[in-house]
Amino acid sequence: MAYETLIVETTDAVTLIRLNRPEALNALNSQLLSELTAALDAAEADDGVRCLVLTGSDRAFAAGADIKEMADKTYAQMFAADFFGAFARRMEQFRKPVIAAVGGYALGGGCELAMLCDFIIAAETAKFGQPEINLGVAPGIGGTQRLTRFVGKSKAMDMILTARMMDAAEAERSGLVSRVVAPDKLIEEAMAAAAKIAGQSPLAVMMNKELVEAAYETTLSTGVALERRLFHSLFAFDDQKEGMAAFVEKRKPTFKGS
Ligand code: CO8
Repeated sequence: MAYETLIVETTDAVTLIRLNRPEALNALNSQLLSELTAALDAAEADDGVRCLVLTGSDRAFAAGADIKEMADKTYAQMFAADFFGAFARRMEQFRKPVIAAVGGYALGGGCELAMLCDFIIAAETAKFGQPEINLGVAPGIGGTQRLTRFVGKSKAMDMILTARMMDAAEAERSGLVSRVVAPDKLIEEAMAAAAKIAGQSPLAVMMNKELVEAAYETTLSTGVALERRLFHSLFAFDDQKEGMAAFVEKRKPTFKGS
């Protein structure tokens, strides 16, 4: 499919999606979000795709929701359209792993989009923020909830109420990002992580992803019980037999996703 606001390439089971609205620092407008939803649908349906990397440009991952598109909307329009609701749910329900590779600005909806991914690798140039308060609004794609879970109440309040940005070093220190790399190594590092994931059993990858997500949604005892059940269920797959046989035979496993 041809996209106007994205560049999408698949290489060796990894789909790289690059947000591509340079004139607006990749601000998330309706067209971009519907194209991103279509790209996610296509990647989910393609058995050849095992992992995704979502990135922007050197200057901006995404500078937020498109303020120019939103400025004149009424409450009735926002409510009736469930503005951004469908997209947020699509990301939340996506079953394959998505790595955010963030360079430059990840602000407002851009920071929220990065947090909707499974983990974030940041370039040293990355800047994260939820500056919606400057516009007289609030984060609307999960920022108040997810940022607080990532960095804790004090830093989340500080960022959301003062609109200050967090640089990459602080974001790593605070647990918002998993690693920080040189800007010219960002895509290489994210693609290498994605390739590593793509080489694992896709069934085990999906279950591991579901389990980590469950840690946010459930109590510890419910999460641990779910983990034990899913751990047991992994023994129903050929990939478990292959993974353990390969270890015993001192060779590399070949996972088939069965
Ligand atoms: N929306 C639309 N256009 C934008 C946006 C944006 N979020 N950000 C930047 N642009 C445009 C600018 O208007 C400018 O366009 P033009 O050249 O036509 O004037 C171009 O991108 C370049 O931007 P700047 O000239 O401003 O570049 P600077 O380097 O001077 O500044 C900044 C970069 C600091 C990133 C600055 O552009 C900025 O502050 N941008 C806005 C950041 C922001 O406030 N983001 C939050 C938006 S609101 C939001 O995300 C809410 C999400 C929840 C919605 C959910 C609904 C349920």
